Amino acid sequence: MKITAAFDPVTRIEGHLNIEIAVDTVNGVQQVVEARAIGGLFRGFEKLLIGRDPRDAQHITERICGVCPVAHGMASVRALDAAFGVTIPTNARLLRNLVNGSNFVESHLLHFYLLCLADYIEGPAKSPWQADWPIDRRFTTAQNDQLMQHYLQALTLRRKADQMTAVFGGKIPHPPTFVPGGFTATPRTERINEFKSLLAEVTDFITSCYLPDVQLLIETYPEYAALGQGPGHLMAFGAFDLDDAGDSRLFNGGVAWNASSDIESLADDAISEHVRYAWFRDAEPVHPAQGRTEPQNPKGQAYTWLKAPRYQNKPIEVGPLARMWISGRYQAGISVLDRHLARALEAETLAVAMSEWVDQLDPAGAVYTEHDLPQTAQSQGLTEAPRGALGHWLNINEGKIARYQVISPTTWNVSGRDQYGVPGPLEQALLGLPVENADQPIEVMRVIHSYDPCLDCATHVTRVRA
Ligand code: NFE
Repeated sequence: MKITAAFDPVTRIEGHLNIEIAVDTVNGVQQVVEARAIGGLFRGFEKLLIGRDPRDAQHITERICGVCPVAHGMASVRALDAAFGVTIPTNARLLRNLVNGSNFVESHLLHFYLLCLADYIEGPAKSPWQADWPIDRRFTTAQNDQLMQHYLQALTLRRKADQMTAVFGGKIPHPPTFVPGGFTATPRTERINEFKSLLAEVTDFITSCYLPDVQLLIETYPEYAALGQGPGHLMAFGAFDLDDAGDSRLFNGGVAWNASSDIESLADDAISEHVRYAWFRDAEPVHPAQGRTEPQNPKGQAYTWLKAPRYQNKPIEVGPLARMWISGRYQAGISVLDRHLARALEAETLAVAMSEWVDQLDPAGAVYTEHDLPQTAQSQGLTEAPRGALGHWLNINEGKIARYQVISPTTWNVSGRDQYGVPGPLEQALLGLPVENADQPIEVMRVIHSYDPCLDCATHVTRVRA
């Protein structure tokens, strides 16, 4: 591929992602004709879990990322609960939901205001606003000033959302309170009151600033409702249990093909990981429960440290839009703007749900169920992280972790080509994207940011690139 532009690294995301594009004129329109998403770091977490006590898993896997540690803790304890055959008390279910929900809201505020908005508004002539491409800025001075004010307010509201996480979670990042069998903190009345007061402030910001600001973006940049679609398939594992048996969830699991409103139920055995174009030892696509993490760099045509997860061997988008779609809450379209709106609406949905969950806590109730540890077990923890479907797969042998595999949402969205050479979702979303100025392709940044990638979750450690 003859590279026209390389974003190395992409700025205002978590972790390190490189994007290479080729731009050409097709039918009179200058556009992206090739795209490669490159995760430049190797994540070795799976390897360092082997041989450890299974009860270490949630504390270690939370360290995969400082942005979504709660979701990794949740995926891990769900896998451990299943392996240990334990049902957690109602209080523990609610506390886990509240800590996870707060982290989602914090992450969505972080994404819209601090990571994405700078693609559209004019900031002061200092970091992080410069060096920037000051092109295609359409807001009036008054609108721009107000969005800047909200940007600054979002710094405070993000902190308050983090405080919500810490009220029950103990600290953020990496709350230590998630354990198999339940939760280690109790819902004391003063904690409940503190959580409610913070939630009221955060909810007010979501309804009075975040949602109207996304609407303003939609009105001002309307063509982005038709840009950045990607493969058009959506998947969610589902999350936020509404009952102790796990039969009902705030966000359902499922699959929507070709932006259809018909939702298929999720068949988790249809997941496979492809490594032909990734720096891992070649193997046929396998289910993550059989997956291996054996780095090989350099390797033939490989260009990324992200494996390519596929569902029924097809690339599929995960994230807030997929969750809202599959739960029937938002099915307007798949595009840059739909991702932003679905994410903001999801923040509101979660704020309302958290106000109900916090009222269901019983300050005198149990938070933990005693259980025994098995010598052998195989299980999975499927849930949702702020950026989409998150899965942990676990094997225990002789009381120790024998195998552990993680597929994080960014690995789904930002994966490279699969066994069949089919590009990943973000790569597809970039293909055909009109680019006004190939030296300052701001359109590409807008599409990348709409997915809210986190390469910390998807890759790790250091790398040698061929
Ligand atoms: Ni590092 Fe994460 C989320 C997970 S994204 S932020 O959300 O898992 O791959």
